[in-house]
Amino acid sequence: MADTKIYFLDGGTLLLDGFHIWWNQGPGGGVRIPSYSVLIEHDEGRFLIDTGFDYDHTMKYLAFEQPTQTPEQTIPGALKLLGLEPKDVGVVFNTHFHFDHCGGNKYFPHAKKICHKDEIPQACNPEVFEHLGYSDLSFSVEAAEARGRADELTHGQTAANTTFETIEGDVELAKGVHLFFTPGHTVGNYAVMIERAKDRPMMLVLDTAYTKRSLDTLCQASFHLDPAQGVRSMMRIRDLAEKHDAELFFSHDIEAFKGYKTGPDFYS
Ligand code: 5PN
Ligand code: ZN
Ligand code: ZN
Repeated sequence: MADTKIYFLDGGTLLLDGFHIWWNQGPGGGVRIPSYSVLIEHDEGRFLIDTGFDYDHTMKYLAFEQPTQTPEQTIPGALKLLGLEPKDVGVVFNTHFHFDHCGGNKYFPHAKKICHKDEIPQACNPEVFEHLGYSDLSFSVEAAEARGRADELTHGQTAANTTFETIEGDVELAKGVHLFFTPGHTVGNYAVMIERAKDRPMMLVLDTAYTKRSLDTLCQASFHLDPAQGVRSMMRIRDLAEKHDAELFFSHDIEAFKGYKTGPDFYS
């Protein structure tokens, strides 16, 4: 039994207004946020949690977010820092399908792909205020066709190689890798807790709470489907983190991210 290793794949940054990050709280003004994916090297295989944003997509649809992404911050580039290629990843789990979490799915036609059962239907037919969040449809032929955007599938995606296995509720993805259903931010959003052999579990809050202050003050991002449900999900994550004495990691907190191990440096 090898110890599980957890790698943060730095995916670059985006610019958001403070009132988008901290809904109804602010302060306003431009704030750079990190975007990352998480690779879990586990006895049962290599699991990738989310796939970051695609630079070209972001420039086309959300140029106001002024994306920055070096070659090392693309999915193939970040894996290369670990001596890996996309084909070395067996399973991709998407916590939800906002563009900054699925932009690199196109590199994994061979992988088993997993998401919540309601996320693809929602990406196919989002609420009007969700259209920008669910703007990158390259993860799914079904979603791209439903939105009349099949012309954006440029990496050989087919119905077969973009098929997802769907889940609902809490699921143990692999031994000690727990997916906690935390809807509100999106219809099928998840947080992920990873047990470690000799250290506290890691709670990847992901978009359930963008920053430490978000979780501390139950202040979610302005991008959400159901804010009341989002608050309940944040409270649930706080309870679970306390119960398991987990170390918290936030999805879009630049100050916290500066302290995270990235590249070949890993958690175990
Ligand atoms: C980073 C970011 N920017 C815009 C949106 C949006 O409209 O829904 C989700 C989202 C983001 O995560
Ligand atoms: Zn999101
Ligand atoms: Zn996000």
